[in-house]
Amino acid sequence: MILDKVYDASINFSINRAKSSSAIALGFHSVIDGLIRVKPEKFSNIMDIDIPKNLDMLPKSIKTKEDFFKSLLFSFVNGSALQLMIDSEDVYKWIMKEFGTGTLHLGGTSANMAAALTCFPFPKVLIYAYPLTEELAKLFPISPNLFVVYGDGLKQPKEIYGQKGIKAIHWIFEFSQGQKIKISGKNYICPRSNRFIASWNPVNSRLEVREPFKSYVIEHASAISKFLLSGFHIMRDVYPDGKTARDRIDDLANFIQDMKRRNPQIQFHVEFASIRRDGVRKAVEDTLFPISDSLGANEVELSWIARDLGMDTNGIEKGDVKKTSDVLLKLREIGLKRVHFHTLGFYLLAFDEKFYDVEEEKLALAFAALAAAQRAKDGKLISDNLKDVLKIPTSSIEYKEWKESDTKFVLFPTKVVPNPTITVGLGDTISSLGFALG
Ligand code: 8BR
Repeated sequence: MILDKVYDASINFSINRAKSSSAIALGFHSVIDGLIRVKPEKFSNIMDIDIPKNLDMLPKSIKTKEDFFKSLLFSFVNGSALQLMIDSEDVYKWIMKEFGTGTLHLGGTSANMAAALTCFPFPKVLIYAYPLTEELAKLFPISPNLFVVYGDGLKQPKEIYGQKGIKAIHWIFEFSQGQKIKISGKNYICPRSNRFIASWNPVNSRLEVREPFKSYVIEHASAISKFLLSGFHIMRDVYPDGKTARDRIDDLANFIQDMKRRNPQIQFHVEFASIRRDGVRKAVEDTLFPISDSLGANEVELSWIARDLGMDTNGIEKGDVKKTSDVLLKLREIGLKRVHFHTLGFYLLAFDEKFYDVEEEKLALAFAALAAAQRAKDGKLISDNLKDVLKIPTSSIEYKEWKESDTKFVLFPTKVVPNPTITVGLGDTISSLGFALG
């Protein structure tokens, strides 16, 4: 089958492509994740919490202890993943006192994407990490091609010593199917293993391009070919100083324009992620879409974008190709040169052939799908294991390519691992490799 050949060829293509690539930069969301396995006994003395009946009754962010319990218990009794920002320093301090940090892991979309890219021979992957404390630096993988800006030059994260402390943390409360919690005299059983994420990240939630990273990338703009942007989902609609998400994103847009003036060839990719706050989402769509080159989104994210654009959202979350391609076409009209939609079983790529070559895009998509499948199967990316997933069959979707006005579409079936070890963060792997290699 022709697609098997594309998958086979994608490994050599991608390794060579990575080797010959210029520096790739990623910002603005690297963070410490604190993993806590929920012990139901810890909650059994909580009285009088009304567990919200549906998503609309949940708080938009965590401002009180009650908000925290309501959201955690909602996630527990429904077995559904949920992420909320903590907006109160008092609540942050209280969680730290009650639960501690948990087991520390590297987190954040930018850091996850950088960790994926550094498994392959890209010469230089430059990651924004702020505040760059020793604790955060030590969580990055030890890899010769991973760099942070430190002082006025580049260093590998393992070489960072100095400022200590945990200034931002995303607590991941994990619970398992069958766990029991008794609240206000009533027993609840967790129907599905899942997680509730409570994030304290006041610094990064402002999405600032801080020094010394800013000066470094501006000075070296001509040596950077690609820049991946993410972290919007942790922004606030309005900040305590009265500034809005739109103000912050305008500042980011100025930075992007400055980089583009210095290097007109540089490409910016926006990784959408689940931006729950309306003001943030609309600011990203209005301001960043027209000046960025590429966008990555899954089915839920694209459905939100469609709603914001006033389009029909029906069927998008279920993988309706026609509805999805209509939204992608609209995004192309807004100015994006490349839109990579991913869902379970296929990718839909819409792009401008003046800037991207269809054969190269297919190889990049195949490699991204192999990497995602290998990670889903083994739990972590191991480049030597990519060959092993070649034999996993692709989904039943049929490969297709077509053109509508000046947009080329590729409908690309992907490998689906039957019993994945992990699924979290796979979208980051898919989007980052697809963009960096395409
Ligand atoms: P998000 O992280 O954006 O939700 O994307 C997850 C992606 O992981 C899906 O779009 C799908 O392509 C991929 N994926 C999932 Br979920 N389960 C998978 C599996 N079992 N095998 C391969 N890829 C998978």
